Amino acid sequence: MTELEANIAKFKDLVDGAKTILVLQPDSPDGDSFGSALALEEIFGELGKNVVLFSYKEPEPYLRIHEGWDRVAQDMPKQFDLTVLVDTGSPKLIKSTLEHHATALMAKPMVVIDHHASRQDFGFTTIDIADTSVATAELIMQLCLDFDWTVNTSAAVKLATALLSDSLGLTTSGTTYRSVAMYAECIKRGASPSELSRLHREVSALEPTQVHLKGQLLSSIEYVCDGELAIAEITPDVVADNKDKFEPYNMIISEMQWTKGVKLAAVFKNYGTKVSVPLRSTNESAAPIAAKFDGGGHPNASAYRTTTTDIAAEKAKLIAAYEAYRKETTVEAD
Ligand SMILES: [Mn+2]
Repeated sequence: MTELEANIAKFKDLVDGAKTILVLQPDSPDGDSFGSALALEEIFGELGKNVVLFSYKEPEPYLRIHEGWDRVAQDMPKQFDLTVLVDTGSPKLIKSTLEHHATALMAKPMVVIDHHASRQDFGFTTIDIADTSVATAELIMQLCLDFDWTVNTSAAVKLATALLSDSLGLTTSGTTYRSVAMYAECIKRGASPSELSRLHREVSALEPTQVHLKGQLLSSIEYVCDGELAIAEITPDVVADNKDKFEPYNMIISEMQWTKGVKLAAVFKNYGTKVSVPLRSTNESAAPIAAKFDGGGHPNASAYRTTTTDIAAEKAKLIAAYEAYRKETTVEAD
């Protein structure tokens, strides 16, 4: 039995023995973590368990498409028997949760269901169920099939949405036969592809003012490194104006990534006090470049935080890192 198989067996035993299960996700939920967590609420509910959903931050508006989004609480329950943490590859992603609730969490077993290639140790004992699924939702559906757990229509819609979110509609490089097969399992249980697409269009529709902002941001893109690296900045005023409403970089980063000649797209999201840099690539440079700055993620979609708020200097560092990466990979290709 492999370690993964042993952990899967342990997970089943722990769920069987638990009365109340805490479903935890990263401090800032995303489409995959959120859909996976809400689906697990249904799946564990079908098994007769009490389920409590927690995220440190409130879900962003685009996530509030699912029935049950308002059950994801920011209060840690007093009593639970097991924690299931979804879609979390690094303790940094649950930093605030751990700062406030580490003692309660460490007193009970924690199972982590995840799919991040760049997994980091949590610094405490966890039972890890991790593979290279395109989304955590894919792995959850596979586990439900293995255990013969009921996935009702509502859970199927939530898993399908999560799967489509991380795989960008089943199009990313991590999408496999199994990703599509698990999506089909969701459709089999009543999720409708056209309805999922309509829902996605509806929640991602922009306000007229956002379309104007998108135009301004697109005009500000700089192209460097022979046009291979596209860089944009979201200035502190734009970040502040849209705080808790939406992510301006989401409107432009895919356009940047898929501009002719561009291989890496970087957006400096400048809060004024800190700067985060989401990266997208078409040559799998996003992960190694993010890693150079202590960040992480997926081969073509990663992120890091800068160490200073000097945007010009941080841009120069990124350009140097990309130039170095280009040299390294050219040497390897020779
Ligand atoms: Mn994910």
